[in-house]
Order: sequence, then structure tokens, then C-alpha cells
Amino acid sequence: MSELAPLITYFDVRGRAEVIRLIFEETGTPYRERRIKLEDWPALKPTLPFAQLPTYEDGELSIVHSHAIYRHLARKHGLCGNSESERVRCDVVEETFVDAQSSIGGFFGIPSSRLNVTNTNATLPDLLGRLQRLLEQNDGGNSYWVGRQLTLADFVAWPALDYVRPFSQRTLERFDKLYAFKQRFEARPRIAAYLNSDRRQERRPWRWLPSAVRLKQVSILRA
Ligand SMILES: N[C@@H](CCC(=O)N[C@@H](CS)C(=O)NCC(=O)O)C(=O)O
Repeated sequence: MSELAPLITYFDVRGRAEVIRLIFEETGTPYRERRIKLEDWPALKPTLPFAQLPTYEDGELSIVHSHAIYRHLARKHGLCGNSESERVRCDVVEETFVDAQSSIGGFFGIPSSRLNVTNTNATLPDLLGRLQRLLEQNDGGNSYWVGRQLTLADFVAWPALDYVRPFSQRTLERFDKLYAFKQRFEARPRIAAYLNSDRRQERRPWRWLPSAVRLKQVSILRA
């Protein structure tokens, strides 16, 4: 393995890289970031295996697709659960939040054409109710998502709930177990230190990527 710290390449936003950053912060793992500015994206995009970010590099290891990166880090840092049933539950929670993130994006205006929006007739309270029932299956919802210790499930769940908060704080608070989980996670000393640091990007709306730039990227890919 390289002596250099692992490198995350992503845009200058929280987005899909936030889970990676949270894992590194919680485990006290040094990491490097290459934050791509909008103006540099059209040149970089066609050089990437799937023309998207994030990418992850650690020595000779190079990974694309956010969840492949998350799972690699979860295995590396012992965040997959302690038994097969815990590992299965961790996977189920992770997949649940893949769908939930799409639904949440749909509720708050991320163009659905870019997302696989499920449960299009559902409301935010419907979704939060389902999530809370899933959380309650583990320790009555009074702990983390899997077993009694942190797993990847928590790192994936927290940003989704944090994304809801500024739009619908009161709705989120109605789901007391979910809200308590969110507070429990963000009170962890290393997570709290990160959230209060200037290493964390400002929240920005997803629409920061203007459609004109997207169109330009499409034409680059077709060229
Ligand atoms: N399956 C990929 C999807 C990556 C993806 O959608 N990346 C977006 C940012 S979150 C992107 O690169 N958008 C710019 C573009 O497609 O031009 C993953 O999970 O990493």
C-alpha cells in the first residue's frame, strides 16, 4: 500500500463523498481530497471510467461507484457487523437508504430524470415511518441500525436524515427514534469535531450543477 493517505476525488459538495469522509473521520484515518470545481469538470469527466464521481484511490487500488467504496472501507474498518445476520441487516439498511435517498431527492426537487425515484406516491412521513420501523427492529430503535456498534448502515443513514433536516425539521422530529439516532451519531466526539470543522463543506443545493454544464458534458461524451 502507498504511504500517501487515500485520495477521494469528488465535487466540492457533501453528496456521495460524505459517507467516505465520515468513515475516515470516525476511524481517525488520514485522507486526502481532490475537490473538483465546476469549471474543471468538463475536462475531467471523459477521463473517468464511468464519467462520474466519486473515485477513490489508495496505492494501487482504485475504486469507482460510491457504494463499492463504502463497502471496501466498511470491510477494512470492521463496520460490517459481527455475524452473518448482522451483515445481512447492514446490507438491507444500506439498500433501504439507496432507495430512500432517491425518494428524498424527489421530495425536495432533485430532477427525477436523474434518479431512480421509488414510491413516487409516498410522502415524507410515509418514508420516515418505514425507516423508523426498520430502526426499531434493532434494540427497539434505541441504539444504532445493526447490533450494538457502528456499522456502515449508520454512516449511510445519517447523511440521508441530515439532508431532510433543513427542509422538514419538524416532520423529522416527529419520528423520535430516527431523530434520536441522528443526534446519537452526531454526538460521537470525532463526528462532532468533523461536523463543526471547516473540513466540512457548506450545504449546497443539488441544483448547483447547471443544466447548461450538464448538456456540455453530454456533448463531450458523444463526441
Ligand atoms: N453509481 C455512481 C453514481 C455517481 C454519480 O451519479 N455521480 C454524480 C455526482 S453525485 C456525477 O458525477 N455527476 C456529474 C455527471 O454525471 O456529469 C456512484 O454511486 O458513485
